[in-house]
Amino acid sequence: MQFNHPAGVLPQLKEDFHEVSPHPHSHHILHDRFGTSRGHVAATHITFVGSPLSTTGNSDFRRLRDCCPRLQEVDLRRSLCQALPPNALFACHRLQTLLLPDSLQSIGARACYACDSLTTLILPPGVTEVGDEAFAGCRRLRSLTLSGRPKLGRLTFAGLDSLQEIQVSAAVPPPAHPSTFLGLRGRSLRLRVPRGSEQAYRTAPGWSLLYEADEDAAQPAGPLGLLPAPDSLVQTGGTLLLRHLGGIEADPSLTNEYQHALQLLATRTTYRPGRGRARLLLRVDSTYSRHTDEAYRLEVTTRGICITGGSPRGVFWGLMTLSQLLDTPDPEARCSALPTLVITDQPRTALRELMVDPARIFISLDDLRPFVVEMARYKFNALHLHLVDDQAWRIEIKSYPLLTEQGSSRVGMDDMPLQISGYYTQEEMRDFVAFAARYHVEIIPEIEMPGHEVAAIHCYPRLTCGGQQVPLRTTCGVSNELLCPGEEFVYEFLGNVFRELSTVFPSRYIHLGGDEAGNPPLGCWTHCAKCDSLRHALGITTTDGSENWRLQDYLFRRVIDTLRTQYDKVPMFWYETDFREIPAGCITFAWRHGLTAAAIRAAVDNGARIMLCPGEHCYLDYPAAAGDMPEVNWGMPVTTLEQTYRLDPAWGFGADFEEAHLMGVAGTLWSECIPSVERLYYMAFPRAMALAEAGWSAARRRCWEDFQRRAERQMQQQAARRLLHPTAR
Ligand code: TNX
Repeated sequence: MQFNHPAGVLPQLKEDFHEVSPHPHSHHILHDRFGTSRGHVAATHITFVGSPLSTTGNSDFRRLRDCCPRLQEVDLRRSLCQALPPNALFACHRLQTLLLPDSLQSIGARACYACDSLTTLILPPGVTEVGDEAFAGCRRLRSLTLSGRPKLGRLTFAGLDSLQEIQVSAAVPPPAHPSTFLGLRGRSLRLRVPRGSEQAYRTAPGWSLLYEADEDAAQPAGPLGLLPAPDSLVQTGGTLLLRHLGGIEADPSLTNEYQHALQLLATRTTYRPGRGRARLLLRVDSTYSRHTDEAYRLEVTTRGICITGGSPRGVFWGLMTLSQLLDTPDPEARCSALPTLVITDQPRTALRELMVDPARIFISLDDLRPFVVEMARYKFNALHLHLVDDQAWRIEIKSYPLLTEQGSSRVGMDDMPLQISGYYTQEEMRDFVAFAARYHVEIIPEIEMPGHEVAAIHCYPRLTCGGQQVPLRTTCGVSNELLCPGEEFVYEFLGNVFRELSTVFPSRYIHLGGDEAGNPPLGCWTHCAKCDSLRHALGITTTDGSENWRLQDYLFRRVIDTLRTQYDKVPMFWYETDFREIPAGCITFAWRHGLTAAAIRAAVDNGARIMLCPGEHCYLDYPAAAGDMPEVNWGMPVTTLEQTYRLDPAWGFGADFEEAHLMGVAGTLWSECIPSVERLYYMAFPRAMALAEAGWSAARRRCWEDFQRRAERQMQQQAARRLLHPTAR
C-alpha cells in the first residue's frame, strides 16, 4: 500500500494526527494491510497492490470507511480484490474516485451508498452482480460505465441526481430490478448501448424507466400494508377515485393538519382542487375516546374521506395512516384511487420515543428534521435528545458559554479519527422544537447527572470533587469523574441550566440521566472533604458503600424539587438497581439487559411510571445481525429485527400494570459507532418500525410474519423517499 499526500495538505493533517494518536484506551489498533502506521488517518489517496482486501470484522474496507476521514481516492486496480462487501464504503462523503480492478466479481448491497462526491464510475467486465442500493444516493455521479452484464439490484443506481451518461457494453440488457434507476425517469441523459440493441433496452425491466416521460403515471394503490397495524380495519368493497376529490374542509383548530393534508393530496395523488365534488374532511371530537386524545377514525367512502380525531394529534395520526394508504408500488407514481374502508385506531402506549445521541457524534438539526418526519410516519410521538455526555456538551447555555465554546469540539471517537464539532443554539433548537411539533413529535431533552458529565467538568472543573480539569473523553465507556454533590456550585449550575432550558423545550418531561454513576466512579465521593461535610450534615454514617448512594439520592431530590416547583417538569431517569427508590411521579427507563422485571417492580412499588427500552430489544445502536455494522464496537450483543418486534411492552405483567404504570417504549441510538446520518437511518430502520408497532398496536393485532411483509414494503418506500426527496417534506 502506498500513501500519497498531495503537497500542501500534510502539515495541517499532521496536527490532527497528533491529536488522534495518543488514545490510551482505544481498543482498536490498526494493523494488517494497513500496517501499524497511522498514516492512513491523514491519507487522501490510497493505492492497494496485491492480495485481496479483507472484508470481515475490522477489515480493510471498514478502516477505509470509518478511519480515513480525508479519503478522496481509492485505487484498487492493482489489487486482487474480488468483492466489495456490503456497506464497504457506505456514506464516504469525500470519496471522489474509486478505481476498481479487473478481478472484481461482485459489489455488495450499499457498498457505495451516498458516496456523494464520486463523479465517474467504471464497473469492470467481470462484475456479475451489483447489490441493492450499492450506488444509491451518489448524487454527483455524472458518468456510469458498465463494461460487463452484471445483475443489478433494487435501487442500485437510484437517486443519481447528476447522472448525464450511462454507457453499457452488453447487447442484451443486464438484468435489472424495476427500481434500479429510480429517480432517473424523464431525465435527459445519454444512454449509450451497442448498436441494434436499443429496442431491447427500451423494454427491459429497470432500463425501460430511462425511456419514460416524467408524467403523472396514475396507479391504483397497492395492497394495504399499514404499519403500525391499526386497531381495526374494515374494507367496504368500493373505490374512491381521487380525481373526484375537489377540496379539503377542516375544523378551525386544524390549520396545521390542513396544511399536511393539502401537501399529501397535492404531491401524492391525482387530486385537482376545485374539480370534483368529494371532500377530505378533518374533524376534532374531544369526546371521541375516553382513553387517549391520540385516537382517530378514518373513513373512505365513494363520496370522500373523513378523519375524526380526539385532538389535532389524533387527526394527524389519521393523516399518517392515509399517507401510507396512498403509497404506490412505483414511488414516483401518484395514487389515483383508494379502496373504501373504515379504520378505527388508537395507541397502546402513551409515549413512543426514539433517543438520539448527538453528544458522542454530532448530528445537525438539518439532518434530524427528515428523521423526525420518518418517526412521525410510524406514529412515534417523542424524540429524546441526549444533549450532554463525557464527550461533548451540545446545547447553548448563555450563563455558561464555555460549555459550547470548549466542550463541543474534539477529534476522535474510539479508533475513528473524526473531527467532531457542533452545538445547537437556543434559537435553532426552538425552531427545531416548533418544526417537530408540527409533526406531533415532542422533543425531550436529557442533561446527564451525576455521571456522564465530563464535558461540563472539562469546562467548569469546580463541578467535580478534585476541582481538576479533565480532558473531553474520546472513547466509549464510563468515566470515573462525577459531579460533586457537596459543592453548592453544582446546584447553582444545574439550576441555571434548567432555567434556560425551560425556555427552549416546552415538553413536560426532562431526562436527568442517572446511569452508570455507581461503583467504581462513585468512589470519588469517598475521599472528598465537601462530600464528607455533606454526609455529616445529612447524618449519614454508614461506610458500606450505601453512603454514596444516599448522596446521589440527595442530589437528585434537590434537582427534582427545583424542576417540579419552578418549572412544572416531570423528571425521567435511567433505572439503576442500587438507586433503590424512584421518586414518586417520576418516570424510570428500564434499559439494562436482564433487569426489566426488577425495574418494573421498583416502578410499581414507588408509584412511578416506566418506559421500556431493554437492551435485549430496544438498543438500536447494536448490530442487527452478526458481522453487520458497526463491525467494530465495544462488544455489543446482536439485536435482531425479530427481537425488537417481540418486545412485549407489558413484559408479561398484565393489564393492571399496563394501565397504571406503563408509560411507553423507547429505542436508543447511542452514537459511539454512528458516524453519519446515513448510519443513523441504517441502525434505526427497520427496527424502529418494529418498536413503533410494539408501542402502538394492540397485542392481538401483532404478527411477526405479517410484520415482515409490511416492514419490507415500508423499507422500500422509505428508501425511495429518502433518495428522491432528501429534505423534509
Ligand atoms: C450504556 S444506556 C449507556 C450509554 C452508552 C450505551 C451504549 C445508558 C443509560 N448508558 O452511555 O452510550 O450503553 O450502548
